[in-house]
Amino acid sequence: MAKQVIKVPDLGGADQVDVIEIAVAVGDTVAEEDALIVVEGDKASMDVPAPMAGKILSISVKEGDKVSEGDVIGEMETDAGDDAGSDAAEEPAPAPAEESAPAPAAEEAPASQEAQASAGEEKEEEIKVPDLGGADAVDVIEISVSAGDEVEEGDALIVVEGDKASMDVPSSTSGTIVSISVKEGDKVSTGDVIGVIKTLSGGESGGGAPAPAPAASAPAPAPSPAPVSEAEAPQQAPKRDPHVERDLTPSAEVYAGPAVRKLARELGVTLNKVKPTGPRNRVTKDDLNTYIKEQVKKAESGAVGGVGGGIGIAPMPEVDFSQFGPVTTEPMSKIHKLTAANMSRNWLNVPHVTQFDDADITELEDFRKSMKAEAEKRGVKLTPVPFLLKAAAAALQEVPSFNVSLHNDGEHIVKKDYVHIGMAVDTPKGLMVPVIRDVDKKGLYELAEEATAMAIAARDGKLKPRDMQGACFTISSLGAIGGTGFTPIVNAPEVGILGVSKLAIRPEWNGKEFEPRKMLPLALSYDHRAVNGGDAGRFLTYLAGVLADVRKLLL
Ligand code: CAO
Repeated sequence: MAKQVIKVPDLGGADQVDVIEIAVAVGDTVAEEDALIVVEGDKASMDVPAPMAGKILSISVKEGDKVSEGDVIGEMETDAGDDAGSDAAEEPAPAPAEESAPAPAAEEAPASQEAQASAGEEKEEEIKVPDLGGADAVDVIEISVSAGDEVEEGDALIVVEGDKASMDVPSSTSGTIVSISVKEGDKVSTGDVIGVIKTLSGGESGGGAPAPAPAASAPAPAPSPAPVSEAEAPQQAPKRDPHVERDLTPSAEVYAGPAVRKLARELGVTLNKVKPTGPRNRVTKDDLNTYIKEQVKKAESGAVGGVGGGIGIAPMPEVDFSQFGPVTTEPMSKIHKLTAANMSRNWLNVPHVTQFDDADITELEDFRKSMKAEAEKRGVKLTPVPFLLKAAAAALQEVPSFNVSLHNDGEHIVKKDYVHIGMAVDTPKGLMVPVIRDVDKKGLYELAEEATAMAIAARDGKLKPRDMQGACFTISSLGAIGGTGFTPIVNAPEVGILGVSKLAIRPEWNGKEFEPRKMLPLALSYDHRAVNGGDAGRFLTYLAGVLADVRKLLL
């Protein structure tokens, strides 16, 4: 057994290429030529293959690192006595590049051909496949341009793929594509003509030199690791084992050429979200464009980002109301805009159920009226609200499944050992919900005083952010305004809200006769993810019972 340092092989002159995938883990047994990591330069991606068979002892790079030829990327243990790996194993740490590096195309690139056209003259040239590092019959997997396209030197024309790497075939010159004579699925070798480009030679700085024949030039600009490993025999080209397929992609499922991957990275697109339509499920530039168009459309329609994660809601039509009569357009207040956003969020995220009941508050009203004079002496206005606060606090303690919030991880429930209740206040600037803390620990006068103070502060715009935070439950009392019932929207992350409508005197059967009773309509909306119907029924029944007999608050 011998330890072998694994180094980055000759990258064809390229420097500082990105590590885009780690294909092995410590302890893995690999065969000679198995991909260890995948690197990517501007124009090509390639596997860094194992220099010999053995076991991975360490990998010292991670995805996102930059590496250059000769950099150590890990260590492996090799069987020094093994015939297959003996050459390399005898040397403790030979640079793998010397053993198995793909042939560097750049080194073989001869100087460009001599000028054939005078300055300013248009000239048609054949586009040829550049040196493929000895590989033969590689697959054309993508055609990146079409006739009539203007291209710059270095722009990808086609993408080819061998067993171990895919690469762009870049244009060696600027010009207009006259024709492309290959199609996806064709096989090409070094020197094959893939099309014709029209170039304009000359200009002050160009020196009149036409583009070099692509086949003779390096796949400039660097970095351009040779696309296909030297070890790849031509007859092996069509053979693809799953291991190699995985190595060619940034993630296990995605196939894409370097130019597409680079573009995806620049645009922040996760490639495995893009539906591939290319051969062998390859993601093409068109696929990327289609995906981005779809996302933009969804974002514009409001179906993504902020309203619950892409539920495909059709956009609201834009209407010019002035065609129907005179109109004035005014800016919405900050509170109004915030309320609108929160209402949409809560309405769309929370599966609501609303349950109704009437509380017989005849006795409560008698009691309240009997206390009114005394309350006034204390400078307090005793409305039904403090009673509602107290009854809701009691119900939250009786049915604690209402005093919770759903954890964001979707796997936990947060139970609260405090009872803070929000009270919706109608203000000229919009709806505000100040929070009254520790309602369970406070008396009716104290609650009446605090509710009045909070309502005044809300209407005067004097509430502080903290005054509106931390509620476990909300009460929205529209009784003084009117209405027989409404379905309030849960103020998430709370899981319940009580809507109170206008008290009505109704005939109720007492077992012997109908008698007039003061009935208070209640509506309890709740988040059905957190609370089940049984608990909601118990909560509202208990709450209505407390309002019907306030002596229960003493128990
Ligand atoms: N039925 C009949 N009368 C009612 C009642 C009810 N359900 N609730 C209160 N009243 C009476 C009060 O007793 C009071 O009468 P008296 O002066 O004769 O006692 C009168 O209506 C006015 O009450 P109020 O509004 O001054 O005080 P309140 O404690 O009832 O309400 C507050 C305080 C802040 C809740 C209320 O002013 C308010 O802003 N409510 C609107 C809440 C809201 O907008 N909710 C909607 C949210 S979702 O869009």
